[in-house]
Amino acid sequence: MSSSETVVRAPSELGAMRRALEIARRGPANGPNPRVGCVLLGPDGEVLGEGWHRGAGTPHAEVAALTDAADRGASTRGATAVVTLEPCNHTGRTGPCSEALLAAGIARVVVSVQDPNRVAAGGAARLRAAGVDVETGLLADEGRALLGAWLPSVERGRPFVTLKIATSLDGRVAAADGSSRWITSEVSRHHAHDLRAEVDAIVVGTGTALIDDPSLTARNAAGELHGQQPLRVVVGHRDLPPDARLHGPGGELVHVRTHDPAQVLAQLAEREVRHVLVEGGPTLAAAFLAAGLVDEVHAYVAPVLLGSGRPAMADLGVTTIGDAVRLITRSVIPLGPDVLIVATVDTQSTTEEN
Ligand code: AOF
Ligand code: ZN
Repeated sequence: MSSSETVVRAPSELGAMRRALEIARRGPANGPNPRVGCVLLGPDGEVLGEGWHRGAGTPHAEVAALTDAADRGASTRGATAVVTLEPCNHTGRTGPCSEALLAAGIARVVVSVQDPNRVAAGGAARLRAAGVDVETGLLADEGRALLGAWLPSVERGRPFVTLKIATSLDGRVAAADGSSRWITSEVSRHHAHDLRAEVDAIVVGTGTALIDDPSLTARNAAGELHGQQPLRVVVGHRDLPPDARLHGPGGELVHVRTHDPAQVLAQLAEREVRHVLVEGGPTLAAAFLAAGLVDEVHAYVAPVLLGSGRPAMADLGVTTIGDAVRLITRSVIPLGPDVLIVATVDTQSTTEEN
């Protein structure tokens, strides 16, 4: 039980947590490390310092906030640290924040989300053992939303998988002659590019790589490459021709010679990939779904009818409606003439039923 039950929380702590959540978003959405924000409050609720995490290898939010307070000449003895993620208790790329907070004389710590990362967790217990008052769970829903794909990825021990499909209204990704440029509108394609800039890796099958010759880069509306490029992953046994666009400028190219989605994710997990975007084709999409390894689907649907041509999804082994893969719609976003449906797959229940 937390000793915080005896403490009445100052109203400024709620405001400080909102601020910590806000500044955390200045950190990168992708990469191996979480977005974290921290605000240090003095005895009268005044802000002594604030900090956020700027990406793997840089100081954690707590240390950044302590540095900010020191730069401002503020004493942190007896202060409260309001932080979006439980302070870490390990030495990884940087030292343990639990010890940094203790050394700075912090008397109370208010946390939004407990750290699911077993290697780093334990900061709350360490701080309590040293006599610090620790409260967890403040604005926990917002704290989890801030962490995005990082949280489920760490909890599941594998990258979070978003499957992207862009189809006609009748679910096709190419016409009968194979032509597919362009089914969805320019607005949809720009939207999809912005998502590429937020993930750590884009995965396609060799079939798609050979047929479409994609570059798999994240580009802005002007066609220029974003500063942050995802890893480009091609899955399957066939070789790519030496003049494939994938050999051009962009993120690092990785060829995984397997048909097993679990093996692909295991390899990417080793590289600390947290968020994967599966962009097709139909065979790879079906393989990830059938393996229960899709967490979220982004379906761009254009008001176009083809009647024949390539379906978005290869055989899923579904022969009767009761076996259909059912998703939960999270949002429907109009994009010019198209709509984007964002839906999640309840992987937990899929595995239980199997
Ligand atoms: C961060 N930034 O502000 C906090 C983190 O790779 P390391 O050694 O920097 O450790 C990363 C782990 O530390 C991360 O997975 C999380 O569990 C914990 N807290 N990480 O990158 C931060 N507070
Ligand atoms: Zn830390």
